[in-house]
Amino acid sequence: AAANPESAANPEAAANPESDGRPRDVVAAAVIDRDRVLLAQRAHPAALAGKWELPGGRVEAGETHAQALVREIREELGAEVEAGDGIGTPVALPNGLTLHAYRARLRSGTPAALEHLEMRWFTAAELRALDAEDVVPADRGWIPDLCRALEET
Ligand code: 9L3
Ligand code: MG
Repeated sequence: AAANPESAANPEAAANPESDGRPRDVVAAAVIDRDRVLLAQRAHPAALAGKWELPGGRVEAGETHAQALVREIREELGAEVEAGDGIGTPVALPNGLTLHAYRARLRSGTPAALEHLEMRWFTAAELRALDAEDVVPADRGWIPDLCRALEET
């Protein structure tokens, strides 16, 4: 696992990889507005800093995925969203967590990078032009799914 930067730099994985009593799921939001999706640039860990991701984080005990998604976007972007259908295939992270992406729509507020280095709205063409190296490894495979979602609306 140390070969993968995500697990190597993740303190949660190092502390207790299998049984810390918390859910093993991470949720990520594809916030879509018209023909654009919101990506945010991670600030940490160092191995992922500066790489684009769908914002989100770990599901807490007792939360549904939708509740976790709404909370994470409130915390990370200061905006209220409504969770929608799943998008893309869930991804097994090297630290034993499973990452799930969901569509989301803005309900109120203006998203801002409160915990990220930057956030930006991307069209499908802009997503395709992104260098894969500039996207967190776990999210790279979702780019075609995101492009399809943007082009069907
Ligand atoms: N992760 C990967 N891609 C994403 C998100 C939201 C999260 N789009 C990975 C990074 C960490 C773990 O999931 O290994 C927990 O995420 P966070 O709480 O550090 O955002
Ligand atoms: Mg997060």
